[in-house]
Amino acid sequence: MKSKIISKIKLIFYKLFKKFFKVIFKKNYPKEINFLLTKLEYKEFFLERENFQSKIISSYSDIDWIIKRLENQGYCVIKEFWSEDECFKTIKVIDDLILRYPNFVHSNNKSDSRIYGAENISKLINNFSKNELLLSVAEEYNKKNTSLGFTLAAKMPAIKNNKGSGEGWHRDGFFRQFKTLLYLSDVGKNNGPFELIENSHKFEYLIEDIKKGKLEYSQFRLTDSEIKKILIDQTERKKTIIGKMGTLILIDTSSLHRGSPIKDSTRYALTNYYYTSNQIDSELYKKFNVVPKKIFR
Ligand SMILES: O=C(O)CCC(=O)C(=O)O
Ligand SMILES: [Fe+2]
Repeated sequence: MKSKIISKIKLIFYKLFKKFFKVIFKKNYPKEINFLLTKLEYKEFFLERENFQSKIISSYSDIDWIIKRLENQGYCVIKEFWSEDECFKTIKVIDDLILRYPNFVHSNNKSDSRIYGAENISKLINNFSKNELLLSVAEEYNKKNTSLGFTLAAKMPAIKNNKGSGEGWHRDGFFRQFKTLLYLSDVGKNNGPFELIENSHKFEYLIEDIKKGKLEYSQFRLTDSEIKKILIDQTERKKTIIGKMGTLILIDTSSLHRGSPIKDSTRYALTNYYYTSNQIDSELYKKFNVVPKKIFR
């Protein structure tokens, strides 16, 4: 009880400090304030998760080692999560959905095709989106009530000058954001593999990386040269995750990451977007033009 009250008081202080800095500096933060604000936000975030009890009852013995991997390196790979047969079938389904639902197809360069909410128009994709192990991991990792926002089905061919899935280096959020990426086609180094800067989701590294890359407060997108600066004496931190069709990657997307530019053939993949309850609202669905549930057949 006492510790709960102390946490509440701390939270109020963090929020007040943040507000104070924001009012004083009006977003023109000097370097030191940038670090301090990031630290306050980090503390606030992790304090809010304390004492969380998941209501999901799951009997999966794999959850613990997956969570450890996510915490230690920011990602975890499970080979052969789907069979080749499931992957081939789903690739066909995606090609078909792109033709049948043009109003829901997004494209950055008229060549890649992405459908958000594809689980609402395909049984196979729905199976992936409803996977209980993945939802349990998501909630346990977030330590907040979590649900699937939607599943993205993406077909990404190798067209000239493409930046890859995610449009270059970025982080989706600052502290803990969870996604799962399933390769439906074989992904070698030329087929746009997912790349991640190891440890960039950890607080000490976050601050170091901001210093090294000379990043702004709350900077989500990074240029190639900023990434180069961060990696200058630690090139081994860049991980390129290649894998056969059916390979699943579980990711803390608060890590710096990107889908690398696709040089050869076409990458097909499914991505489950998980959100905590405070992140889900109708704006989110509008923003991604998500296929509504009633379309399912
Ligand atoms: O599809 C990928 O390789 C990564 C895309 C991305 O940035 C994301 O899903 O957050
Ligand atoms: Fe991302």
